[in-house]
Formats: sequence, C-alpha cells, structure tokens
Amino acid sequence: MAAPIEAAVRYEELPARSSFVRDVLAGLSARPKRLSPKYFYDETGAQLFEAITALPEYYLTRCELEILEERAREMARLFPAASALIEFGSGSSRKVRILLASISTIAAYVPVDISSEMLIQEAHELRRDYPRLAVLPVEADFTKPFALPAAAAAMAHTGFFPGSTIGNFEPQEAVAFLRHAGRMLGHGAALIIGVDLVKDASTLHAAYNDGAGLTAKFNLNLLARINRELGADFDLENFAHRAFYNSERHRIEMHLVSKKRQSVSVAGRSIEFQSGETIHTENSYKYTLDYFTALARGAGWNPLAVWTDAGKNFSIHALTVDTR
Ligand code: AVI
Repeated sequence: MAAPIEAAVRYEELPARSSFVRDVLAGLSARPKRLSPKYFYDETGAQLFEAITALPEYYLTRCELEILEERAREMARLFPAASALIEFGSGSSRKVRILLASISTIAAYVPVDISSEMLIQEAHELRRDYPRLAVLPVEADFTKPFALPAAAAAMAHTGFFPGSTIGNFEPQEAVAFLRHAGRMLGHGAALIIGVDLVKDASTLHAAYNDGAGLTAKFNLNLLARINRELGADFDLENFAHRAFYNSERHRIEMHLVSKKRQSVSVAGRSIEFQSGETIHTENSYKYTLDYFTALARGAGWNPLAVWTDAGKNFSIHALTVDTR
C-alpha cells in the first residue's frame, strides 16, 4: 500500500515574495512595461483560468480534451510497463484522468506544480479514485530542475505538458524548457505535449476577448494581486484589458492599458503611467505542426506521433528524447 500523502514534496519555497516584488518592480520600470504571466495564478487567478477553460470562445481546452478522449488508447502504446507519468504544471487533474482511465501501465503519477493547495487536493481525489496508483506530488517551479520522488525516479518516465502552456514561453524559452524536460525524464523517455495551432485571427481574438469578460478579469487580477500582496494602490477602473493577434509573430498578446495619466505606488515605489501606455502581461504563441516539430527537434526531441481535433484547432505531439 502506498504511503498517505500529507503534503507534496516541496522542492523550494515558491513563489517567494522577494522574487515577486523584485520581478514586479523590474517589469514596471522597464520600457515597455511588462509583467510575467506566471504571476497570474494566485488562488483567484487559478479559479478564473479554470472558468476561462469552460467558455464557449476558449476552444483550446475543449479541443484538447477531444483529442485526449479520441486518442488515449493510441497514446497508451507510448507507456512502458510500470512507468511514471510526470505532469508539468498539473493544476486540475481533468486531463490526466483521461489518460489514467485508458492506460493501465501507469504505476505512478507525479504532478508538479507551484501551488500546493490544488496539488494536495487533487492528489487526495486521485488516490481515492485510483487506489493502486502511487500519487507523488511535487511542489516546484517545473521550469527549473527539481528532484523526482525516489519511487518514480526508478521507473521509466513519460512527461505530460498539456494546455499549450508551452505557448506562454518565448520560443527560446520553449527550447530551454524542452531541453530541461529531456534531461529530467532521461534518454528514451516520451513527452505528450499540447500545442495550440495558428488559425484565423477572428477565432483567436474571440478566445482572448470573451463576451463574459472573464479574460479581462483574469488579466486585471494581476494588478489586484499586486495590490493584495505588495501593498500597491492600482485602481482597476483605470486600466483596461487588451488582447490581439500579432500575425507577424504568431502570438496573442495581452496587455493592460492605462486609461489615463496616473501614478501608482508599488512596494513604496512610485510608478508613472502615460495615458494609453500598456503593461505587456502575456504572449500566447500559436504554432504550425511543422514549426513546433522543428523547434522540438532543436531541443533534442524526435517526433513519434501528432494528433489534432477534427477542426484542426489544437494539436498534441508525442515526442521521444535523445539525450546522447
Ligand atoms: C495557460 N495558457 C495556455 C493560457 C493561454 O491561452 O495562453 C492562459 C490564458 N491567457 C488568457 N486566457 C488564457
């Protein structure tokens, strides 16, 4: 019988307040101003993101779930007997549950996430539903090296990185992440990764400018979080959500636009905004199948298979790593 989970293995204290304040002050002092999208996900932000995934305009989650449902049995061939599935940035366990339901050779599941509350909660529920599965959560920033729990380290590894979170990295960061994942998972390991696809600008625009205004709330929550945690005095009424498709760079850009000339106090520092000045809060890159395959090859991963939904909106790539 597997040991009960009281807590996730905590690899380091994250996100440390000191690095949050440092990053925020550096980003708001830069020209143009910017904030990292990794700071969207406090408790409120994580809940807003979950709500976004259910929006009719936000096709990404729906299309990825369609692929997982249709193809999980094909994916099962990638899993050696008694293997460990390592999920980078696990969040809710909705997607991994589809794999677990179809792939009986997964002996251990290692969800890796920065937020321990959801990690522990989901781990409890998975252990209840899959009593024979070793659920070994790790609280860590999955973009940095972390140690796998010993029980999983001894098994063959398959990585899982759904949701097109790779699209929130700059292409060179995506390559660096894939290299790091390859080193962690080890030679011959497979990676199942969700990647959003280039498509018409109107579909993309709608997905990031939803009618219910949840994406706007999600974007503005970053300022609310800075108010809550860093004692800032952003007036959310004075900023607006802006998202558009940059077709030259194949990415959705999200910004917060200052509606007027204003001064905001952040951690004791005064930050000046011109009217119309923006804070760049997120890029969400969209790839073609060939471009992503080439990017992955450049990071040491060879393609095994690729699947799309019927509408060809979203893709899941299966890759294998050559670390020699
Ligand atoms: C998490 N990530 C893949 C989402 C995306 O679509 O880039 C985050 C998001 N931003 C706005 N809506 C959703």
